[in-house]
Amino acid sequence: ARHLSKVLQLTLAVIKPDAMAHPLMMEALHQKILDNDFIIVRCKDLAWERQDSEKFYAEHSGRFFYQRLVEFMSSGPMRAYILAREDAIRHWRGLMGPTKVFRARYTDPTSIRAQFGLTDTRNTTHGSDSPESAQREISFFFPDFHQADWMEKEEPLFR
Ligand code: RTP
Ligand code: MG
Repeated sequence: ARHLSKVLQLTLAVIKPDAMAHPLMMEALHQKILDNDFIIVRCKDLAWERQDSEKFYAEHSGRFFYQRLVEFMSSGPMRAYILAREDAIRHWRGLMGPTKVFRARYTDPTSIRAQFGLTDTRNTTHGSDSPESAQREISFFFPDFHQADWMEKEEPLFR
């Protein structure tokens, strides 16, 4: 049973191509989402062109890992979720654990990245890091989704 007495927050969660290649990981990640009382608002599979990848990660364009990041993120299919929950952004990032997989294995061994991550780039999942980026990223992945309309229509059901 869900106990959603507080206001819902939306976040974008993405299963990256490294994890998408492994059906058992996908199953485990889906189950983790459900076990953590997220509502799955939207879910779809998609694949990026290199230009999509470059645009999404434009803020990292000067970084040493940018080329391999955009290459990797356009290397195969992904699964994107819009998730709703109280404190969804922080909660999903908590489940993912630290960006760097070796660090995750030391500091947060039960986290998603510790369990399933391969390298600092192929680290299984993405999660929005603020309400502003959640809004931007949700529109990037789901251009037909209108957050204000959804909130107005659905959110009162969970109060
Ligand atoms: P994210 O944006 O994916 O939720 O992860 P984050 O905030 O924890 O990490 P960020 O610094 O924003 O990096 C974005 C993504 O770039 C890849 N990365 N590779 N040293 C590396 O090779 C390296 N560092 C970062 C990761 O895929 C990371 O999620
Ligand atoms: Mg980030």
